[in-house]
Amino acid sequence: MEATNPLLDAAAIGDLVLLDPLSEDSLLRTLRERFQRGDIYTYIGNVLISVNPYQPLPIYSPEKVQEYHNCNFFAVKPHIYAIADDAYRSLRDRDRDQCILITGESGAGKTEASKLVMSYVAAVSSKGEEVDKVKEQLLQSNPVLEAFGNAKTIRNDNSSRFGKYMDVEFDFKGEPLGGVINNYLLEKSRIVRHVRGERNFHIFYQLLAGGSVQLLRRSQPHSTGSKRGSMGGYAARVCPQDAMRVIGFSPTEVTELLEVTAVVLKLGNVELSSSYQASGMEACSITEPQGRAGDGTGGYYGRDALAKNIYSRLFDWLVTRINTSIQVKPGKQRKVMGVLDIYGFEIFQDNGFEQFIINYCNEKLQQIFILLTLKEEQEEYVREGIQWTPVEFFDNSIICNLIENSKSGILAMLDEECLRPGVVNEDTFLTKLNLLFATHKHYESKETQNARRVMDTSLPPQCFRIHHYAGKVTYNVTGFIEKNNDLLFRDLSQAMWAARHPLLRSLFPEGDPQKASLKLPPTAGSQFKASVAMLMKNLYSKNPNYIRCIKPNETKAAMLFTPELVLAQARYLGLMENVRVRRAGYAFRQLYGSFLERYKVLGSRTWPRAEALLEELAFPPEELAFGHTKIFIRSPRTLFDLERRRQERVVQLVTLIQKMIRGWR
Ligand code: AOV
Ligand code: MG
Repeated sequence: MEATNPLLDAAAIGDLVLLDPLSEDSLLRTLRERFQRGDIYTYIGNVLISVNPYQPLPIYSPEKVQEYHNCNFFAVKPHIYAIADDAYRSLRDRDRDQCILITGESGAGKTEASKLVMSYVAAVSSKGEEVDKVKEQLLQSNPVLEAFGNAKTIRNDNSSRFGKYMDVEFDFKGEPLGGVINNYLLEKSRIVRHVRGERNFHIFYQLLAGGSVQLLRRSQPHSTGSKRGSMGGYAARVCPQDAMRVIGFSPTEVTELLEVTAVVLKLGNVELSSSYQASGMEACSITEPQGRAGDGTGGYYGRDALAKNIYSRLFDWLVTRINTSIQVKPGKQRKVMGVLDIYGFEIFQDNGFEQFIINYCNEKLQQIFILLTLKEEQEEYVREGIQWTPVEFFDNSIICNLIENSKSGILAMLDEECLRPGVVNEDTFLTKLNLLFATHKHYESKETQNARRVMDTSLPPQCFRIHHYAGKVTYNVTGFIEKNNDLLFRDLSQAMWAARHPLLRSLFPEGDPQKASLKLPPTAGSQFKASVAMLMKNLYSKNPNYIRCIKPNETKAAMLFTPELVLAQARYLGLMENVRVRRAGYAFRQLYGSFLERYKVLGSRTWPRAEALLEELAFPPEELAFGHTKIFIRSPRTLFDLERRRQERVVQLVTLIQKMIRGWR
């Protein structure tokens, strides 16, 4: 029996929808108090907030899996397993495709969360030789992709440098059949340079620590000092080769993959000397490993572009190869659970093209979040036969449009500049934006500020600023054109295609002189826009489940909670808005059965119905709605009232029972 009213104790509020009053202050206090007593999970309705504990917690044991398996969502503590269980059951029993969207900044715990979801589903779905093999393949795709796509950064020792969306497909019984992985925007610049204190992709160190002697000899860098691509003392933790074997890679495939990786490693380390010949690329075909030649900037540019290109194409190949193994044969009827682990909103001191693209993606995710949340609310009301009143919310389509409008959006303008013949540079791009968006509410630059007579010394001239839903971000246009163009000299593609290495040449099909087309490849921006559009379409067709990850401190310290840092993230993640949207209609809803189980003590009848019970308690009718299967309560206050009365009643009953017992003695 509870000693205190759980709803009067801030830390006991497992759902922020019930916060009263709702303010940033109370939201922060609740998260903090919960975190400090080890409750890292909190809900906003069916959205899960997860605060990274930075230490192993005993809450992921097989016993915990059992506890949450087929649990009553409201009867157990908030947990990622409860979300996973709810999604899985809804998929299996109600035939609704699910997606699990995991967002948050670097180091907040997204990738760990996605693994927890996957392993939970693997644990509770049925077993058997065939199914277990599929599960193992799906789970082993992680270490492989992490080896090639993750790196140690200042923020996270195992930071994913790519976005990932994985559809896991199930049959009608809920047994996993296979899946499909989509990857987004690998940070390929890391191949040629990274910040001091960070590292290159894990695979290079694994290759050096445990790669075959043969490969090592071929790829040994000339020196292992602090040069770019430096490979100092990183011991391999997992063996991606084993994982690849489980997935179904042939020994030849593994060898070729590692050989091409070695080529990149070598390119990242070769010394540049005086004579550069674009056609002298034999050095890169690993049959003749020797230091490549190059002259100053042209050589660096060509070499860097090549190294980045090979690696990012290799990564795409890897994803395609994994997909070949895990794909489900066509024709099978299937249900889908998608898991999205993607970079969160970024505001750095200096923000460039990458941040612009990443924040655009987050703007779109926010848009779909609002659309889906409202859609879901609406659908639930219709399903339950309840009057639907539209909810007011901030519509961020104006910002999405500013970026992606196909005629006049920032990305379209950038493409236009990239394709324009003659001298193109970022100045003309910026001038164009300033002209187009002179009066746009979400756009700012030095020039528009001057025109609007805004005094602001914080905005440098080569920058523009966008007022995102999550806050204002200043982007420096330097590098936008080059990164968007992402061109590789044609002779480099041809040299790669001419290489005697089957995998390497297959990565550069456009290098085939027979097939050489003069058409420019799509720009990085337009490719990203297209894949984001596909992703949105995919997500929109599914029932969403959200996991919002929060990083509680900058030092990866266990159980340390820095309020300012959490507040900033709560804002980027739009948590307040989330609570508001969620309780604009009915703050609380529960199946009649569970509701009665908790509150029947308040009624005078032995077998009350919810309607009769609430009538007896005389709550204002506008506070309640009775759906086909659920009871809806409009404001948290009514629920508190209910909870308080229940508490009093429980105390009364206990006293009564104690009296009786004393009487018997
Ligand atoms: P991220 O995916 O959100 O960052 P990760 O999932 O890699 O972040 O988490 C970073 C680190 O935090 C992990 O390596 C763990 O040490 C720790 N951690 C995260 N979640 C938990 C948990 N539930 N329990 C214990 N420790 C945890 V990035 O990929 O950098 O955006 O780009
Ligand atoms: Mg990650």
